[in-house]
Amino acid sequence: MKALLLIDIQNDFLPGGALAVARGDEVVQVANNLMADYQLVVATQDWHPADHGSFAARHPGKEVGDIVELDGLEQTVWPVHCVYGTRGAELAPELNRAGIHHVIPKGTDRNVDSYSGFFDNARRKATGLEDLLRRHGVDEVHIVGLATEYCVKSTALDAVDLGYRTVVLSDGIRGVELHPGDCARALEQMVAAGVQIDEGDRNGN
Ligand code: VGL
Ligand code: ZN
Repeated sequence: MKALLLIDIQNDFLPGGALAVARGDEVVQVANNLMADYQLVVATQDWHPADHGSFAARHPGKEVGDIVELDGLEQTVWPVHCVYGTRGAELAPELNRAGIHHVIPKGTDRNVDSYSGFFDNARRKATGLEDLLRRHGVDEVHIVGLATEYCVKSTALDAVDLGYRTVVLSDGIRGVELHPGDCARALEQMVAAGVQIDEGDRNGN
């Protein structure tokens, strides 16, 4: 049984948002078109407290894209984004909410980020996604969403690691590209780990 994972398709990652991903809005239609093909559709939601440790504002003198140490882990710092309860944290309004069965919040602990939909970056706590997939007998996950080289990549690598057949639908992902080549390298890393990349063009269908 296969599940569709929609990674962080939230206002702050769309054009105009606090951590806008170029053409991030284009994944919404791809996601909507896919939903009907899956018995289980799960969305992750980046869901930070207002003083989250991944925010540059928490680290005087640091700018977006700089790397700091957060509770012993290297952390790239970001603009304030996806603060729970704000509009920026909401799922994209055009995303078909009725087609989503579960929403999994992540990044709720101020001292550790959570790029993966499965675990925080320190792998101390699980989000509940794995339990949910096991309960539904899922053995294959298909992934779309934002952003390619952060949350999509981390989720896909963990999925492979947990034993799921893992497919990233590449027309349904977009990246930040903080440094040129980041997205291409992320795709290579996923492939090397055993993630399958499906390049089928689902736009506008
Ligand atoms: C993400 C940076 C910070 C993502 C979340 O969804 O890829 N990236 N928080
Ligand atoms: Zn975040």
